[in-house]
Amino acid sequence: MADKNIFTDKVKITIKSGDGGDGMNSFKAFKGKPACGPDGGDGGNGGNVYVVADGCMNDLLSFRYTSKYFAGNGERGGTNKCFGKGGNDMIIKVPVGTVVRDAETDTVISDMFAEGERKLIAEGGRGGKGNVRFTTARRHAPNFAQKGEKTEPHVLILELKVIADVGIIGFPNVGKSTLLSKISAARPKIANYHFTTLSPNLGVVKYYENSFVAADIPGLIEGASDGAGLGHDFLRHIERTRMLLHVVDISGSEGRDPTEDFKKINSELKVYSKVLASLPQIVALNKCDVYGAEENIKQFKKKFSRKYKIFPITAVNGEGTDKLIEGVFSVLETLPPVKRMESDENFTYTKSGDLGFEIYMDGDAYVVVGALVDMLCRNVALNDPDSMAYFQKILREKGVISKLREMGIKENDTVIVGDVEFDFVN
Ligand SMILES: Nc1nc2c(ncn2[C@@H]2O[C@H](COP(=O)(O)OP(=O)(O)OP(=O)(O)O)[C@@H](O)[C@H]2O)c(=O)[nH]1
Ligand SMILES: [Mg+2]
Repeated sequence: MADKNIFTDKVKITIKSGDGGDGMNSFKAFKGKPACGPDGGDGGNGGNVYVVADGCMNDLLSFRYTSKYFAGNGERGGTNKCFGKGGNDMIIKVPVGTVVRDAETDTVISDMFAEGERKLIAEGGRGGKGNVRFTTARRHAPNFAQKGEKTEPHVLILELKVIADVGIIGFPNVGKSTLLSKISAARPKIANYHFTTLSPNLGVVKYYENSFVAADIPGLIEGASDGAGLGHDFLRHIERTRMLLHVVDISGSEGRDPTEDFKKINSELKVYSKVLASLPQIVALNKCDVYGAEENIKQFKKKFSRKYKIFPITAVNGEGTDKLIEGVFSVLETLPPVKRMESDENFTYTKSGDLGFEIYMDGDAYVVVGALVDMLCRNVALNDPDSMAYFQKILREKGVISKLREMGIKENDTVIVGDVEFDFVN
């Protein structure tokens, strides 16, 4: 038997968006006239990390060889007000149907459901401002620049769950792949031994002007839900199908009792997942061409026809498959479409420097800079007392005041927060 791990449908990868480049602290210098004025440019923003659903990929194999996906860091700002170059984005291509989760919390970040879909997973750090950006009417020569925002790595779990309407299940060698090859353009490997199919095959089945997608998965055996055979790994692929097509070798050609086969697979499903076990299921009794099938069909129908729609077929020559497709379609018509897995739409990785701040000494003044300050300046109207109260509250809450104290600030020392300048009151 081939290595069952060749098909890779669940991997862990580490991602990181780029750090922001530091702002530059520099002064224009002319011959004989050093330090004429600030001219340090902003650092570049770090690159973002995106995940994109690619219709040409079938598995997550490539992720077994590379597990780190880091976007580029932003470059440092230059002299002469030059901006640092932004970091390159990292675009991670995954097969359609890949579910992206955060490894630490298990939160579903995104279900890459549709071809071409693109999701921002981690935003790059903002570049720091160069010293020229801190020039104000009062401060002509700020002698500091802001650091770029740093980002953290995160571990993601990528898990492929194929998107199909119908899951074809059954014991190994019963003719599941043969059936798929007859009813669709898919060309899965077919052979007279167990576990010929090692990874799911998808096929589009046409029915008049309609169509549906069927997934043929590796054969299940007793104990599949506990990891026996290949079954356990593949059951999750049919978790989001709308219905199951259960193929039974009605000829009993391998010496098993077809009714026992049927019961065993269904009890495996029940053990694995209640959702799977409760999906609508119809039955294809295959290999009707083999001598002895007739009697078994009678027995099978006697036992199960009250609960299940049963279709005798001969997959090798396509006999009975039209009626079977009609039967599948009549069930699908009554079912809702395949649903995208619920994900946390608002999930974003917070950057370590998010709403952070730094304090620099500029002469005797304490200058607070950073994302926190940018946010405050956007939200605070200086002549509005309510706003000013909010401003002070945030400075206290975010630890700016205690940091100032740590730095040894004294009563009446000057504090500059963005455009606001005030005297420190203990
Ligand atoms: N006589 C007869 N043989 C069939 C029929 N359908 C499939 N077979 C044979 O059964 C064997 C297994 O067929 P596959 O389609 O590979 O079976 P499978 O269920 O996909 O098998 P796994 O992928 O190993 O689980 C092959 O030798 C087929 O030619 C049929 O209707 N009649
Ligand atoms: Mg097969």
